Amino acid sequence: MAERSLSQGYHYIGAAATNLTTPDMPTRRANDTAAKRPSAPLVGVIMGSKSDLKHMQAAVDILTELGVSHEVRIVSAHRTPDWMFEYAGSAESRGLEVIIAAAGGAAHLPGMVASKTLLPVLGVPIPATALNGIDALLSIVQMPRGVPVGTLAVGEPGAANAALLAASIVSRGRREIRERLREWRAKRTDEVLSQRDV
Ligand code: RP5
Repeated sequence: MAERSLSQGYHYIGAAATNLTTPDMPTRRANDTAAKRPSAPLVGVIMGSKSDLKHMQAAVDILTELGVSHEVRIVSAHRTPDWMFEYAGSAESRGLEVIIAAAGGAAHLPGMVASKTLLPVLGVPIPATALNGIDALLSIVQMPRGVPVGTLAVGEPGAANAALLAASIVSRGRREIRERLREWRAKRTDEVLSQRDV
């Protein structure tokens, strides 16, 4: 079966777990003006398998909470390599500013994506194998010099932090996102301070 083409995809914001793109969604041209629209996704969240979503939902939730437009797609390095290169190669021209890439087994997805774009790529190791994500962590963090991947913690904490980092990156020059991020951090501080007398 042919791999899904980007031209068959469709981007959206505030993606929920059930809103992953499918090949049946409306056709759009890769270079159309969608990237210029305010709702065009700034952050691409990709993962090697739908089975990764239970960990990556934390990233999707935080991007949604912070009002950062994003898209969520399944992109497998070893099962859909042509789709992976198409996605990474067109990401910048479509208006994406950051890619969050998560993978568990044979976790070369973030590094391969980084090799095809100058956008910052944030890698999230997924605890999907017998080695519980340590293998993915080492694979993602040990990029050879020259093609960096910003590597986060294994699993859900890493997914959440990848979203916060992505929000921080795109908030330069977007005051409303920066303020929401500031408020988000302040709430975490308040939570701890309110519990300090135990
Ligand atoms: C990797 O292999 C994915 O990122 C996932 O973590 C792991 C297992 O994938 P499935 O067999 O669940 O599709 O490609």
